[in-house]
Amino acid sequence: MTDVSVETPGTNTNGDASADGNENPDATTDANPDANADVTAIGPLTELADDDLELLLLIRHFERKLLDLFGQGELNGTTHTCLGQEYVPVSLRPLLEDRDFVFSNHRGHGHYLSRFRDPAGLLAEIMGREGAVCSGVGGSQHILRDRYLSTGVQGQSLPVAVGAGLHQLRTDPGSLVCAFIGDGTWGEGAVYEALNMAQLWRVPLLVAVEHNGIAQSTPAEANMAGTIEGRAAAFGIRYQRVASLDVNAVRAGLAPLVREVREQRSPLVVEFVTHRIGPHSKGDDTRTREQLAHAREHDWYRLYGAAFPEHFESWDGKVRAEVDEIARDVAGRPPAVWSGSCA
Ligand SMILES: Cc1ncc(C[n+]2csc(CCOP(=O)(O)OP(=O)(O)O)c2C)c(N)n1
Repeated sequence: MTDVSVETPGTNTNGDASADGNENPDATTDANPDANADVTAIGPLTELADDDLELLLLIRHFERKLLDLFGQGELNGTTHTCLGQEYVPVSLRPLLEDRDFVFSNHRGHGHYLSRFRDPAGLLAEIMGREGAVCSGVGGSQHILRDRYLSTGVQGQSLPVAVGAGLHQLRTDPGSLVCAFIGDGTWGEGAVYEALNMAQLWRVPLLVAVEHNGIAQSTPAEANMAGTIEGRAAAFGIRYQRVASLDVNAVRAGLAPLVREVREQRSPLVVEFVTHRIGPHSKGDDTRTREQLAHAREHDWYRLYGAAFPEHFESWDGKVRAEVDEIARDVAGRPPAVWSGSCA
């Protein structure tokens, strides 16, 4: 089983841990995407391009704002934030093309914002206000826009993704279908039917597994026999483990693999060893103080902030203020009216 508890950020590939995980002696300002492309280890962080940093911070502040708004009683329904996992869709962002399909899950705000950079449309959707991407009928979990679809039903997306992939094969060879699922979703039988068909029919399917080690309140150790790697292998499906938090390295390391999904119609499972910083939903965190501290140690926000303080701070305040402004604007809008279709 993948052990998400043994990784220590600040540990270089030689295994030498820095004193508190903050120092990053090997940090380089070289944003060369080919640098440090080892995705299997938590290596040194390389400096982010402005665009990536801005997007990471947009997702982080968006999610924080949502929890604030819920706390103030401003929102209805439910929400699952991706705090701590923002770097996953940001790393994949340029590897996905507009013609690709993206299937997201209940923890999908980062997936949506990485694809569309539309915080106002998403917040309006969650608040049920004018400008909502699905007229406010989808809320946090059920969004349809162009070739992007999210669902709150665990395991629902993979069979649909395989169907969409078959369609793509016929209509637009070279495009792919990406589905995001969590580790807990490997308990759903539909996942295996989908993997079987994807490999049998050579569907260009990229499964991005955000393995944060917990499914709502159940630790992975308590619900998963074997490993995700072993489960992919059972179907002869290629597998890549990603432990790195470095956006440049992850992107460079995955680029050739994703190209093979497209060009060779070779399904791929990528398991991101990641950490959920926030609660499962709004305030339901069942983890111990030690487990939470461990998760926070792996927070890209803290680690990038420590490695590149000037660059980080120059964007952090700006993006936070932008999100505050968007929230004020959206909260002042009239209720959304169903238009008969999504955006
Ligand atoms: C079919 C189904 N069963 C149960 C739920 C309730 N539920 C929502 S999220 C979740 C846990 C999901 O865990 P995981 O797949 O690991 O994703 P994570 O929340 O960790 O991102 C559960 C049990 C659901 N949404 N759908």
